[in-house]
Amino acid sequence: MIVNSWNEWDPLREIVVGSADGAHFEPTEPGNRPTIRNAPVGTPFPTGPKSPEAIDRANEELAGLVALLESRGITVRRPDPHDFGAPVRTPDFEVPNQYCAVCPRDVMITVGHDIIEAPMSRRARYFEYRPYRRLVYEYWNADPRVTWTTAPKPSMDDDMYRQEFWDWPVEERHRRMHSFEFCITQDEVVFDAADISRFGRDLIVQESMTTNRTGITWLKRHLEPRGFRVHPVHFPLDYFPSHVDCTFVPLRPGLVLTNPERPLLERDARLFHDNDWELVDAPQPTTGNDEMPDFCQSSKWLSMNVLSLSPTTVVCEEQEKPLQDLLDKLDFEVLTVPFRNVFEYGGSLHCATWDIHREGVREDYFPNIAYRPLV
Ligand code: ABU
Repeated sequence: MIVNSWNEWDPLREIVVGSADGAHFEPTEPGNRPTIRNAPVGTPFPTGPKSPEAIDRANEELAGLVALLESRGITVRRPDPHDFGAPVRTPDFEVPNQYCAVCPRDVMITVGHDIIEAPMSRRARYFEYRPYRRLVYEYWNADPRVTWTTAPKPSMDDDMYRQEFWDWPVEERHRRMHSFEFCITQDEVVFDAADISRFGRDLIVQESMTTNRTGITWLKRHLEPRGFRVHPVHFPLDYFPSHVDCTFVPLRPGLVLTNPERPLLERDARLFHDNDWELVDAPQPTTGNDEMPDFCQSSKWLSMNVLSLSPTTVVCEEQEKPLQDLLDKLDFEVLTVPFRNVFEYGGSLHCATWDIHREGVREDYFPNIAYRPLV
C-alpha cells in the first residue's frame, strides 16, 4: 500500500515536504495575533507577501532536507502551487490573504490507510489543504484501500473565538492553567493535525489554541470504531499551546522526547508510566526565545521538532548540538540539516513534512490500559 503510516518512527518510505513558494505573512485575526520578536509593543506585524529573499532562503533549506531524504532512498513529494495572496471571504469571515504550504503536518495526517484533512483553527489557513489535493487524489485513485476523510469545517465566525485570551496577563494564564481554555471556544469542531501524535493503536491529542475538546470528540468518534484509542493530553505550563510536536515527541517504541518546561499532566502521564515508556527531557535549545527569527511565531522548542526516519535514525536541526549529543547517547544515528530559515514559516523538520508511507503495521504499544471508548 502506498498510504500506510501508523506511528511517528517506523522506517520512512514516502513523505511530503512543504514549500515556501508564494508564502505570505499570516494576518492578524481572532485566532492569531502575530507579533515581531523584540519589537516595541504595538509595532504592527508586516502584511502581504514574504520577501523573495526570505522565500529563497527557506526553499534552499527545504531542498536540503529533500536531498537528504532522497539520499536515504525515501520518495519525496511536494505541494502544488497555491495563490496565498488571494483573500478568503466566506459568509462568516474575511481575511486579506492566506499563509503558506511550508507545514503540511499542520493540516494533513495519515492514520494507517486513512488520510485526514484537519478542519484547522485559523481563517488564513482555511484553504491550506488545497496544495495537497492533487496528491490526495493520486493516492486515493491508486489504491481502493486508501480512505480520505475531510473533517467538518468550522464557521470561524467571531463567536468561535475567545478574543480576550490574547490580553490575559501571565498571572491570569497561570491561574487558568488547568482549565485548558484558550483562544477557541468549544462550540464547533476545531483541530490542527499537528496536535495529534500517533502511537499505533493509540493517538494522543493536545488540547490547545488550535484544537478544542469538540475536535477531540470528533476524532474519537471517527477513530474509535476503526479500532483506535484517542487520548487527550495536557501540558498545563504551556500557556500558548499549539501543535504537540515541540512538546512531546515519540522517537521509538518506549521512548518519548519531552519538553522540560512543559511537563505532561500527571493524570495523562499514567498511560506512559503504566506501560513502561521512558520520558526523556530534551536539553535547552541553543537559542533563547528572544534569539529566534524576528517573524517566527513559534517557540525556541522548534529545537526538538525532529523527524524520525526509522526507530534508529533521526534528523535534527544542524545547530542543535546538545540535542544531537543526547540522541547519540540514546543510540540514534543522528543526521543534520540547516533549517533555521524555515522557522519563520511556523515549524521545523517534523512540521514541514507529512508522512505517507512508513513500513510496519498497527501495533499496541500500551497493553496496560483502562480505556473507556466514547461509543
Ligand atoms: N508549530 C509548532 C510550534 C510549537 C511551539 O511553538 O512550541
